[in-house]
Amino acid sequence: MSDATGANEARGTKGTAGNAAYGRKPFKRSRSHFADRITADGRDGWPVEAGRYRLVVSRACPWASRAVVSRRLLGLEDALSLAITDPIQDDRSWRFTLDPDGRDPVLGIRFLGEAYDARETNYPGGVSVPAILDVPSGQLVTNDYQRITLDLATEWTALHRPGAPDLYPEPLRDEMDEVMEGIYRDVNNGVYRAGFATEQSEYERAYRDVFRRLDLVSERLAGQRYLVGDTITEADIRLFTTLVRFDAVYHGHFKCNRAKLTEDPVLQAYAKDLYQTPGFGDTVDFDHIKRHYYQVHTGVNPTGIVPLGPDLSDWLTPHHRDELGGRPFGDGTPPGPVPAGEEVPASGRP
Ligand SMILES: N[C@@H](CCC(=O)N[C@@H](CS)C(=O)NCC(=O)O)C(=O)O
Repeated sequence: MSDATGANEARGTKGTAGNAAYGRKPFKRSRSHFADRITADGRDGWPVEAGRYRLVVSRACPWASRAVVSRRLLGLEDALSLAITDPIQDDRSWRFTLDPDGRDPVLGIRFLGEAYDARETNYPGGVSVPAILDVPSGQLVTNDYQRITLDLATEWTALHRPGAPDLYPEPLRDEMDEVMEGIYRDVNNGVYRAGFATEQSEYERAYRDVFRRLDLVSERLAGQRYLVGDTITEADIRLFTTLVRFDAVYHGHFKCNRAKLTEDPVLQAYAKDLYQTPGFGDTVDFDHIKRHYYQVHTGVNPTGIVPLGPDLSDWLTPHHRDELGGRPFGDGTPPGPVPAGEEVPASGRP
């Protein structure tokens, strides 16, 4: 288990940190406190087992959305069930108000925090998604978002669907780790550093990091369909979950407004290609995304008004990225349809 550092990304939100925490210190993402791993050999006491665990996410959250995409691509839907929280947290953080009686139907709890409490009494940190819960005990197992998807790819293999892609191929790991590190620092987390900055200079540094890195990534993707190798990998999932939010929330709400995604032909086509790939776009709920950012971050957007734009219809137009070659699923196949009950409602789709 890693240390809790206290501060979390909820600065300026109705979440666990609250508006009082909207201080003068630079935004710093906390490390996940519960870092037990669910592994094939069960060395942390949590063996991979079909039906035992429940993945709790918000469709608004880019970190949680990584796990939702991985679960779809790997065909883990039957093995690892999914709970979707209300995109709007209250003072007790993530809650199951979208479910009948406001309770998660499998766990019977109203707040994700109840599973944190079941794991550790008086846990001092924030309640965050993604989280994987142990259904029999109702306890949180892990909220380590950086590790969860890598473990789904490498530890849950016995439960993958036939034709599942290798999302973290051994020979590409060094290159992937390097690419993902730069994208994490400057883009995935860079947009948050810009959006939650409380000093002009902090914001400007983050803004420059975001676009410097996006320019590099755009150059890289001009001649190759995917970030590393010629198939979809974890690196693409991690970039996608930020890009798909870019024009909807990061451009306006987080002030990353040098350009919109739609103004970079390479990145726009790359993101559209993934959006239209089964397992990606079918997990994205733009309604949850916009309402979460604009209504929850009251320190950033005190009126809570949610913009009507942007126009989303472009996500479904041709991208022509297939002309670059590439084999999206390598020797495997695309995932099947979204399981009944997990479809994104029309309100969240283009
Ligand atoms: N587990 C990490 C990262 C995951 C994360 O930041 N998730 C966000 C949603 S996008 C969250 O749940 N934040 C807690 C809150 O808003 O109270 C953390 O503790 O900061």
